[in-house]
Order: sequence, then C-alpha cells, then structure tokens
Amino acid sequence: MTIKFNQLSNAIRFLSIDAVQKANSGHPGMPMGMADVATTLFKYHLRFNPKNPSWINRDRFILSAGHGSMLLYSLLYLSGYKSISIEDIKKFRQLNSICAGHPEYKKGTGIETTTGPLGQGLGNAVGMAIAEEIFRKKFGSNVINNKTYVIASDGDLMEGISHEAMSLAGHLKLKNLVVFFDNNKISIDGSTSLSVSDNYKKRFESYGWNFLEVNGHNEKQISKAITKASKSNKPTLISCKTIIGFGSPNKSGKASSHGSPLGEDEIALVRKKLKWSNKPFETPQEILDEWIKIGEKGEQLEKIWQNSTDKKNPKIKFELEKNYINSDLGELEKLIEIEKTKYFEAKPSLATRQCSMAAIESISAILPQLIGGSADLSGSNNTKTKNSKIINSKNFNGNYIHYGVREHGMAAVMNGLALYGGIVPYGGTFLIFSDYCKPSIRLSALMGLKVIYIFSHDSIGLGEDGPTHQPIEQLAGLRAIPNLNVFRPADINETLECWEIALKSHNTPSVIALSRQKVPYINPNNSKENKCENGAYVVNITSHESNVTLIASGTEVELALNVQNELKANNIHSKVVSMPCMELFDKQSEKYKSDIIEEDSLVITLEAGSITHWHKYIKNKGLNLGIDQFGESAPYKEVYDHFNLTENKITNFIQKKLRK
Ligand SMILES: Cc1ncc(C[n+]2csc(CCOP(=O)(O)OP(=O)(O)O)c2C)c(N)n1
Repeated sequence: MTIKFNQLSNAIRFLSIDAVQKANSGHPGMPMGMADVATTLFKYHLRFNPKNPSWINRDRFILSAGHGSMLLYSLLYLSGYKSISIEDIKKFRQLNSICAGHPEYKKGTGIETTTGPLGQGLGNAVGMAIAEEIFRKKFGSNVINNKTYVIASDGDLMEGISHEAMSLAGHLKLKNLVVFFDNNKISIDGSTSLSVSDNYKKRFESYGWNFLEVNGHNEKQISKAITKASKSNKPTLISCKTIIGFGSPNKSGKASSHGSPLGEDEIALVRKKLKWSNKPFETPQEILDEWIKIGEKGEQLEKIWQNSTDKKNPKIKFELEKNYINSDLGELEKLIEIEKTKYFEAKPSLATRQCSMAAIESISAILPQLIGGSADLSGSNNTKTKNSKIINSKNFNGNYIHYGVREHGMAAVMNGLALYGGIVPYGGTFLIFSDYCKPSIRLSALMGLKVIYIFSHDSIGLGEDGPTHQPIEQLAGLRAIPNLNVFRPADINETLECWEIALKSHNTPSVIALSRQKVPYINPNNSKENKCENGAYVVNITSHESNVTLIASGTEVELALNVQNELKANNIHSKVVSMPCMELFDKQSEKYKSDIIEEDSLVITLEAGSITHWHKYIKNKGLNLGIDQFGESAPYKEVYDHFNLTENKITNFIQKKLRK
C-alpha cells in the first residue's frame, strides 16, 4: 500500500493535537499549519541521521517558533530518533519529559537549540550557518556542506532581533541558510493586520536575501522552492502561505487554534474531516514505517560521508575531531602559566580591557576554535588582536566577526556558533549594553553553552560618557542569572585566570567585565595555581590580628588596597580580598568561605555598582559600598568622589563604624 503525502503530515497533526489535548495546554495551530512544509523538508531534503543526531555534517533544523514544539517532537519521534518515544509524547509538558512546553536543547537528541522566546532561533540559525561556512572553508566542501533550515512565524519576524540577524545573514551571503516563514497571518491577538504591514519581499530582498513564495500545503511547490534555495548564492526565505489549525472545521485560520487545546468535540471533527480514524497517539504501522524509511535514508548518507572522509581526508578528520568535536584545549594551561610569569616580572599597569586583549592574543594563537567579534566596538572592547582575521562574505577563513551595531543579534549568533559544535565564540560590547544581549545570555546559561561575553567599560570609571553609558545595575542583573559566571578581574594576572576558567567551563557561559581605566598589577605572588578558580582570595593582609576585611572586585581592588594603607597609617589592620567571581566563591566549602570572610571581622564590600548581591557577605554588621543610583557625566575620578568612593571617605566610614 502506498502511503500518501497527507497521511504523513496528518500523523504530525494528530500527534500534536492529541498531545496538546492530553496536557490541556500547548499550541496546536502551528504544527497543524506547518505539517506539510515540515514533511516535505524531511521527506525529500533534510540530511539527518536519527541514529547519530550529533553527526557534524547533518543539516540543522531549527524550530524558531518554539511554541509549536509538538511539530518538532512529532518529527523526531516519527523519523526514528531514540530520544523521543510515544510515551514521551504522551507526557508532553509534564515534569522531566523531554517533550517540554518549548523545545529545550539537549545534545544528541535532535533538539538543536532552545526556542520559545521568539526570534532567538533565527539568530541561532545565523550562527550555525556562519559556523558551517567557517568549517567548510577549513575542511573543504566535500567534508562540510550542511544546510541550516528554520521554521519561523509571524512573531519571529516581528521581533527586532530578526532584523539584526537577517540583515547580518544577508550581508554575509549565507547561502546555506533557508528560512520557512509560516505566513499564516495570525498571531495571538488576531490577524497580523492589527500590527504589521511590512512588505516581506522588499524587506528580505533589501537584506540581500532570495525571496520565494509557495502555498504551504502544496508538496510540489514547497519541494521545488527548497531545490531552488539550494542553488542560491544568498540566504533564502520561503514564504509559505499556510492555514493555522489546518483541518479544524471551526478553528482553522483563527487565533483560537493558536494557543489552547482544540477540545474533544473539535478534535472529533478534525478526525472526520482529515479521515483519520485512529485513536489518540496511534499512528498506523504502515505510516510509521514510511516515516522510519525517511529517517533511514540519513543513516546511509552518513555512512557514505564517513567512508569518504576517512579515506580521502584522514588528517582533516583528525583535526576536526581533536580541535573541534572534542574541544581540546591543548596547551592552554601551560600558556597561561608562561603568560602569568611574564607579567609577574613586568607588573604592568593596564586597563583590564587591555589585559583581556593580551589574553586573547596569546590564546588565539593556540586555539583555532576561538571565534571573536564585537558589536562595532572592537577598539574599545579590545576584542580584536593582531591574530584576528576578519570573516566576510567572500572569505570565511578567519576568526573575527564584525557584528555591526547589533548586540542582540550578536549574542544569539554566538549561541548558534557554540551550538553548531567545535567553536568557542567570544563577543564584545559595553557592559551597559549587556542589557541588549540579555535574552540571549539567559539562553546561553539555560542551554549550558560555552559562550564568552566581553563587556568593557564596566563602571562609572568610564567617566565622561555619563549615566547612559555607566553601568549600575548590570552586574547585579547578570549575577541573578543561574549558571552564568560573572567575572570582574582586577589586573592582568586575574584576567588571564578568568579567561582560563571561562575556556574550561564547558557547560557554563561567562561574562568578563573589564575596565576602561588603568589598574595597577596587584597579584602578590606568582603561582601556578589559578586563584580566581575559588572566586575570591586574599591579596594582602597587614596583620593576622586584623579586624577589618575589605572585599572588592575589579578596579575597586586597587581602591581597597589604598584604603588598607590609610587604615594602617591609623593603626587599623585589615585584609583585602579580591572577589573576581561571586558565583565561584559561593560554591566553595564553608571552611574556605569562613577563612576568607572571618566571622568576627568587620566586612566592607566595595564595587562601583549596585550593592544588591553584596548584602550576603556583611551579615548585617559591615558596610556595602557601591552605587544605587544613576551615574554622572564627569572625569572619572570626580565621579568616584561624587559617589564617596575615595580612600579618604571610605577610611572615615570605617573608622566611624569601628567607633560605634
Ligand atoms: C519574545 C516573545 N514574546 C512573546 C511571546 C509570546 N508568544 C508566543 S507565540 C506568540 C505570537 C504568535 O503568533 P505567530 O508568531 O504568528 O505564531 P502562530 O500564531 O502562527 O503560531 C507570542 C506573542 C514569545 N513566545 N516570545
């Protein structure tokens, strides 16, 4: 018996509506509308192997419209991925189910990224397509030649991030990127005519994209468009005219099918209309077999790829596996040790952004997987070094991306670069504009990706640019994100150590906050040990009888040391603790923590920013010195003085406190 195309796509529709109905929550409309497009893609074009979801040269399939998650779970289950069983689908949206409300990235499952916040998947896909270009250039087009396919909804394309990411993709001529636009003209509030009248053809053509239009329920038209896209020398958007909730007599074409179960009565009507007499979650064996065949084709494809790569390019395969797939950090530890010794001897005074540049320059010489960039602040963030080779549309043989003034897009693209596998992305902007990257930083942390954010100009210390540019609450906001290490190094020694930790943190992204202004070298002794690894350590102690502990981060460690001197002149002994990473310190043993912050010591914390996260260290009897209001535009020393952050004023506060 030959299985008809619509039997394959109806299998997706019914798994989706039954799962949403059982969970009594979810979005049936989108999977029903895009089932034909997805089936065409999987049946004829997508090169994937359900038996090895981590195959490096697989085509990537991204569901940017993550609310339609049942579309993805149905596709993975039907085509034979072991990661998703019918039992998992029955547990859609239940605790610990892989079939979570929105797709949650898990390596080796077929869920290529976490989506749900609209627009993010599009940004990730651009990163994956850039990664593919980089790898193709490096390893040859007979080794790497995969495509990146995305399903995006009206909402995805309304989001600002889509403008940033699509514009960059057009500029870089990412020809292996294909976006299916689910052009159903419906969003939650109703018709999209309520809020958007963009001319998508003109929009995408102006970005330098190829724009195609199809009936999203016509297998032939869809397939032809995909073939056309594969021959394009630009990225392609295929606008698929679809009907949301396709097959539902009373809810198709309406917002009512978007985000709630159809209801038992309506589902019975859909079964009748689409001639599907099977019970909930039951797909007839012959349809399942046909879907499994689709998956099995990929197994063969990978085998052929493996054989030819093994035979023709054993050297390439070795390099691909060592440097990229296994993310080998080579001689990193040794390099950091050598660099630290060099600077211990020279003891340079440098802005920590310059320290970071020195770190990048040396590390990038040994780690080809490091791909840098900046959102148009390369010179200020010091992200570009003499080892940086610019990536552009004509040459992907490089390691540096000019992201343009697109912070949000940059962060999502970096997630995509990391998700592709084998690339460690770092990218810069001012700390104040970390707010523009925040949604993607949160996703880096949620997915556990090794992405390194370089945020310079990390305090009022940037001076004259004033309160619009002076971060106050940004470090606090970043520290509130779970699974994110926020580093604020104090000198070149700490900057090297923080970079080393960031590179070794395989499942945690890092923020490295860096100063515009110079700081002295503060490291007291040269040591192989990475002192920042514990989050905080003692820099200097004037007497073991000290009863004051000054804890500071970044540029304020210098201030703390100056305060310590003044206190000493007044016969007050103290200990200065540098705390470059609160998250790592908080994870240390109680013993380590109480050795650093002694119970009976007066604790003073010092950071030129919000004091929100510092309360926990003073135990109600110390002082949190920081800034909980917007900054001021003036030369930076005057701004510090204005906010009482000078050694004289701080010494006076402490003396007063001790007299009480
Ligand atoms: C950044 C973000 N804002 C808002 C939402 C909530 N939301 C989920 S789907 C959606 C819009 C639905 O319209 P569309 O994108 O056209 O999807 P369709 O109705 O076609 O499934 C919104 C606003 C979200 N997921 N992400």
